[in-house]
Amino acid sequence: MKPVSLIQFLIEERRAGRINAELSLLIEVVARACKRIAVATNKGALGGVLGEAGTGNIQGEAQKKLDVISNEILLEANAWGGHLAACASEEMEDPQPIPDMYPKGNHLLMFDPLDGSSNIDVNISVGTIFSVLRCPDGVVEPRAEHFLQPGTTQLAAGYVVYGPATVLVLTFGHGTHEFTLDREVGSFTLSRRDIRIPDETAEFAINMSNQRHWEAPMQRYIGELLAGKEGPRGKDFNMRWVASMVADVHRIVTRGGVFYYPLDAKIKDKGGKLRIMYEANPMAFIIEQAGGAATTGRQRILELQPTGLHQRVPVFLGSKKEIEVATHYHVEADGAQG
Ligand code: AFP
Repeated sequence: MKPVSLIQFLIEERRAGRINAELSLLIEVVARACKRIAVATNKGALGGVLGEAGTGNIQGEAQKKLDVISNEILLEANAWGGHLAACASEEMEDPQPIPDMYPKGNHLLMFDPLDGSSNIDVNISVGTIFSVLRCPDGVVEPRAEHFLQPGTTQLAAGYVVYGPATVLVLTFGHGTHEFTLDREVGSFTLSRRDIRIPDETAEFAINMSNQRHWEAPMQRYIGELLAGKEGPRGKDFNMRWVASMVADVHRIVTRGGVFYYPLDAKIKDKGGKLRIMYEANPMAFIIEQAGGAATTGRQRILELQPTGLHQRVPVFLGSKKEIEVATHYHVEADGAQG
């Protein structure tokens, strides 16, 4: 079969009436920026890009040089095309307006420019996550409140994983599709159309070092997975944890599995670890479009009404039947508590 480039795929989506020209351009621009991030990450120590930037982001986390570089690449690439009303990033407290000298579009773009950045220095996969919303009608200077739309309203979501291969996974709400970067040609090429995540799995991802801080239903659920064949689940489970959400999610998108970043006593005050607008929502959209499920342990992620640009939430996502079991345990425990 003839390879399908990302551009060809976008043109076909436009012809099918699933996206408009502005959204198509937006995805092209983001993909182009991610190619530049891939080049920067691939250079490693030779590019002088490893290590700390010596600054902190809005979350109080130390920024890596590549966090800052990736953020700048995405901002710069998206400033002048006329497809955006504003963008927001993990690395910036407030949304970034489009400079006055450029035309404005009708879309809002949010991104985590380099997720998993603590893995960069040890040469483990990192990635970019992004989500696209429509700018509310009549809003000319979008502020944070205009981004606070539930995940169900996302027009597009995607991530790029910078691993042994650079891979883009994308959804417009009509299935989840994967594109692999052909480095020689310099273009993303469709590698899997309409990805399906199996409903059942025997592989889970969680940071086990937090176990003693988890809530009771999470303790119960993971305890049962660890008990294996002899336990109530009657089968052995395997565990993986890359600590780059993009890489952990990409494994699930490739062979199924489940990913958990639950609430625990250490992060309870913050509401969770992962950010709703540019981590949980786009990943939940991608996973649901591939037939999986995504909840906070209590509620469907995509239905949450966000209250802050950098708000954090617990994240349970992946193979549907397994997420249902974990979510059921939480809802049941809440019910028992009255
Ligand atoms: P960094 O970008 O600071 O490395 O955080 C990555 C992340 O947000 C997400 O990609 C991982 O799944 C999660 O944090 C890992 O968290 P732990 O370090 O607590 O395992």
